[in-house]
Amino acid sequence: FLKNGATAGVTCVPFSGGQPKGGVDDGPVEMVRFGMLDQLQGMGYAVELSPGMDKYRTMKPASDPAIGVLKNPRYVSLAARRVAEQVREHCAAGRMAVTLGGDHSIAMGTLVGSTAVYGDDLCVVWVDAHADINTPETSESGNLHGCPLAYILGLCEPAAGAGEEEDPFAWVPAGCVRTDRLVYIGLRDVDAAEKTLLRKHGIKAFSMHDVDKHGIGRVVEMALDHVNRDRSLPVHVSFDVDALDPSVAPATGTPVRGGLTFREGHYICEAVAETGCLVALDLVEVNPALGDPESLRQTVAVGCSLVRCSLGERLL
Ligand code: Z70
Ligand code: MN
Ligand code: MN
Ligand code: MN
Repeated sequence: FLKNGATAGVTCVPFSGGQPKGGVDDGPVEMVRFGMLDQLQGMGYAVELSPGMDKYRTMKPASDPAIGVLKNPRYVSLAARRVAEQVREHCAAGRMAVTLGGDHSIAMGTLVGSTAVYGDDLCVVWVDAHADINTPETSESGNLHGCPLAYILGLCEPAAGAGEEEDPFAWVPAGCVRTDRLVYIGLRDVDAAEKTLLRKHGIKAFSMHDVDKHGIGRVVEMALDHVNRDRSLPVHVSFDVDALDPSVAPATGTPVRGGLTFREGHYICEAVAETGCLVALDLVEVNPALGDPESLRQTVAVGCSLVRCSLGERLL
């Protein structure tokens, strides 16, 4: 699919409006400071950086009262909409779209952007401790980083009177990703209502229990078989760094014990890279403000390393 797979289209999204903890907006700049772009160039990629990343901070509306339980709804919508356009441009130009977050609400944008080009052939591998599939009705926290997939899959009730004012997410094409083209790896902190949604819509999910039972090699094979049996469709990986165990990636907003090891996380990226089907990658929820300098260094380093493996860095 990639006309020009040797160019990485990198979008940095310094955004934290989808959850309450500051600092996650500094994730992208820390990964760039750690050398992410030079590393990609060192692997032979040309790097095309989306312009104007500071705009993600300045576009915050002066007033953004909650809509129902949803916090910062207008800000999240504006940011995600801009991400969608930047990712769409990269994909349309045949670049590998790499998006550095920022909290996971920005995936509403990355998936709208990639599906605008690849359509509903696009397969999504969501690597996360969390399912991020709450609707405005089921969300208990009101944090939109727990909701992106509900909007993308079209599980949210259109708000009554549905204009942009009542529903800031009316621009998201509901169902732009098919429920049978989504698969999860790494789940271990899923809300009761989210479990009901996964079951109701028959969405395939490999929890940490499955990783323990089958091993990561078999889990990735089964996950890819589910969404992309012939390995012929384009794949978008959305990697929340909290999928990794907190001992591996401590600097993140909601660490959950019992996560992927360093190697399991990297294996997922390497195995997807080997298929040659990857067209877009998100690396989100790195929060440099949480923990000591060593936790920060470790988490930023692992974020960069996951991106490199996804883009084809090999051990041998
Ligand atoms: C909970 C919620 C969550 C992180 C997503 C948690 C969501 N299900 N946390 N990503 N890091 O608030 O909806
Ligand atoms: Mn998560
Ligand atoms: Mn929870
Ligand atoms: Mn997430």
